[in-house]
Amino acid sequence: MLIKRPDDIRPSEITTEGLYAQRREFLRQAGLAGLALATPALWLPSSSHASRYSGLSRSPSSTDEEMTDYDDASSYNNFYEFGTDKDEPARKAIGFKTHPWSVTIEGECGKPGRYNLEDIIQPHTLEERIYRMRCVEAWSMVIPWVGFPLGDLLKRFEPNAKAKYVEFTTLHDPDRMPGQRQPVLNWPYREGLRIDEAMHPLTILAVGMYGRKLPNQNGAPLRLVVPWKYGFKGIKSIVSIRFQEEQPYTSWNEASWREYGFYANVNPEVNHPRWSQKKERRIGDWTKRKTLPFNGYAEQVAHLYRGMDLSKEY
Ligand SMILES: Nc1nc2c(c(=O)[nH]1)N[C@H]1C(S)=C(S)[C@@H](COP(=O)(O)O)O[C@H]1N2
Ligand SMILES: [Mo]
Repeated sequence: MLIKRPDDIRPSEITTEGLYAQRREFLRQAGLAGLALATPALWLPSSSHASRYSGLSRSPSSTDEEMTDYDDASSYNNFYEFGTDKDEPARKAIGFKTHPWSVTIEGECGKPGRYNLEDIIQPHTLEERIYRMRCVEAWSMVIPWVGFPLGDLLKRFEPNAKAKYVEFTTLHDPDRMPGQRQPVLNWPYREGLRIDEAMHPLTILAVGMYGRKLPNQNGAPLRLVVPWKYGFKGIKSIVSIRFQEEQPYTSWNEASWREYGFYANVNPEVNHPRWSQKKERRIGDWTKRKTLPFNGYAEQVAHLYRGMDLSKEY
């Protein structure tokens, strides 16, 4: 069997950024010229008919930087369960059914069990959080998430003293997630956090963005958002949360441990083996910016890593 390793995929992902920008520019100009353009599905936000959340308050931890366009944030995605090209998830996740949905709570806690999504999400706790996001491939975005602190949810299940880490798992269903028919990653996608990272008030579970339900390509119905870490930590379409004593196995770390560490804190001083992490480009305008330690959230989170050598524990 020919295994398509991440090494074979990555370079093309980088070149698609330029192509993508050109294509958007082309579509804009075509639109301006008044052409009756047969818009490809990927340009139609799949959740454009989704209901809006009402009465959301904006969290004070929001950034006031300019937000990324909704169309960009919902059409340029990494979600390998729906293909490895950035434009595939928006096209291939359109019919993905996220209802009914349940999440299994496992491991070192007082209240393990299988919970319906409706029991996981408490509508009155939802708020808007505008976060800077930074992908390991050196692009960044500013996204207004709709979500709630992960820590508030975890406490409800009464983690015990052995709960040193939390593991998250994405749905595994190759019938519904066609990308899982390819051995690109060791499915299902898994990620993890240390318990103090999981309990940190900046860490949220998102159920929406831009005031609406999450588009499927962005991880519906429930995904993790950890704004001081590289994007791959933000696992999508979560079906299981497990409290455990050992550091969790994570999919990208297994695929290439030198490129994707467990901590994955945004760090301009630690290069990816194949490119520098000192700068980033903001999706939409593609301007280059300096990457900040912990993605600009150092004041809030640097203390979690005191005493650690972050060039070794990357
Ligand atoms: N299940 C799953 N979660 C995933 C991924 C994935 O392929 N599968 N890709 C990750 C990567 S590499 C990034 S950069 C972010 C992208 O999230 P976005 O589409 O909301 O920008 O999702 C992360 N979560
Ligand atoms: Mo990423």
